[in-house]
Amino acid sequence: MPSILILNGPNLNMLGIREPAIYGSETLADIKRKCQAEAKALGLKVDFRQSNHEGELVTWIQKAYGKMDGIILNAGAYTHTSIAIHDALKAVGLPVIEVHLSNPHERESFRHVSYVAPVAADIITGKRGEGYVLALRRLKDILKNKNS
Ligand code: DHK
Repeated sequence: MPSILILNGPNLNMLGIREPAIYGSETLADIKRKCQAEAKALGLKVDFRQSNHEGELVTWIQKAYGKMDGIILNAGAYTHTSIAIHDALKAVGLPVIEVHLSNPHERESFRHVSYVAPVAADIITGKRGEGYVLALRRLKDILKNKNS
């Protein structure tokens, strides 16, 4: 069964409390449950994690090498700043789907740059928690095409 690493960056542990008009009212635990249910339906295994620390996210991406089949990443604000995360994603070479709950392109200009986008197979924005479910379906398709 293909294994998918779902990584969440800084402040995403605050979902539910944090600016609900922008990020929605679901908590990260709600999104995790959704992902687990969808993964089960798709025949995927998921490892769902969150960290406020850039280096920890880099380490988890590195550890996915040889163990996981794809990555879903909402790097939070590190999306717009982290060359280290960009490099780690490039190093492991796994298919990556970039997810954002909001649509960063409709927000402040400092959110318009993404260091994840150049290494992402696809980008899903503005769909709140549902974006993670769509990302799982997209990864399933990518993996199916890769193995056929
Ligand atoms: C989440 C964050 O924490 C922000 O820093 C990004 C992203 C947008 C989101 O929409 O999920 O700019």
